[in-house]
Amino acid sequence: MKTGFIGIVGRPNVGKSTLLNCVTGEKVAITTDKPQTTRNRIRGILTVPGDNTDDGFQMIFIDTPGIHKPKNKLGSYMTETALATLNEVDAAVFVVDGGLSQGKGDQFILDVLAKTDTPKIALINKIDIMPPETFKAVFNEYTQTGIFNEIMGISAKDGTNVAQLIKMLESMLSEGHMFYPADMFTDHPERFIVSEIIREKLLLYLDEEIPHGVAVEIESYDETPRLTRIGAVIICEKKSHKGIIIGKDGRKLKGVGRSARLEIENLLGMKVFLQLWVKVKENWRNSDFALNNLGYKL
Ligand SMILES: Nc1nc2c(ncn2[C@@H]2O[C@H](COP(=O)(O)OP(=O)(O)OP(=O)(O)O)[C@@H](O)[C@H]2O)c(=O)[nH]1
Ligand SMILES: [Mg+2]
Repeated sequence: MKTGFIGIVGRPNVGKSTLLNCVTGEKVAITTDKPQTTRNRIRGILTVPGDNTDDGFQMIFIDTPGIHKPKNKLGSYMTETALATLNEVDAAVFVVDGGLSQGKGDQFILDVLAKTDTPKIALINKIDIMPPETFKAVFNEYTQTGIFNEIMGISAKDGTNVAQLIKMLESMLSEGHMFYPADMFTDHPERFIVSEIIREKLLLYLDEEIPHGVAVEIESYDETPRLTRIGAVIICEKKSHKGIIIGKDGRKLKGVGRSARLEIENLLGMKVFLQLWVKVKENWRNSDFALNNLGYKL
């Protein structure tokens, strides 16, 4: 069987996590229209068992935070996490939003990629909303870099060309043993996914800078045969943010709680009782102690 690790890297908001979900066929990572949604490495597993004619394969995709110029220690952690991933994978997938022109951020990543020996594929994402002439121009731009084994256009949203991508990646893997059972699509504990779902709803319900300064900590998690009781703390940076998160008559927090609960019930396949609290921890994004406690550590 062919097996291997595949790193998904790129600037924020280009569609890396959408691609991870598309290749695994499961919602492993949260996705939003706001940059810097992903903060950790998120592993998604695709196993295609062998048959009489084929040995099958297992690909472990590692979605990473968008690489950006950090403004705080959390941002540094995110960018370092993404870059460190490149040293540990068998193939790297560099995702670009074909609708955005190449910027300094891309150049920085291209320079890093050029220095790694790993096979590389450049993916021009969002072709579903891209005129053909734009695609051609972007394709030529990345061809000229001369550092990619393959360049292709995809839509992580509607799945266009994703099967071709998998085929291409399969040819880059080597023979090995299976790392995970065939039915596993991620190795993250459920409580981590739960905290991410809550954070996704906060990103969707809140505007501007506030959701970027929010973290979610699961305080209690009690499973009974019929019901899972979950208590989570939403950490924010300012007292004024706490008021906005709770909203008038607690409406905003209720909305976040309700939509998170529905999705968590779907994930766990049972009723969920979800309680949310909001706490202020000033400047936690620059506190090593807080970042460590929240699991943002290399
Ligand atoms: N039209 C279109 N939109 C897409 C496609 N892929 C992703 N998106 C949208 O782009 C936005 C960002 O997607 P994400 O998957 O969260 O992007 P990301 O690269 O993981 O972002 P960070 O985690 O912030 O680095 C979301 O609104 C997605 O729905 C695509 O192929 N076509
Ligand atoms: Mg992401």
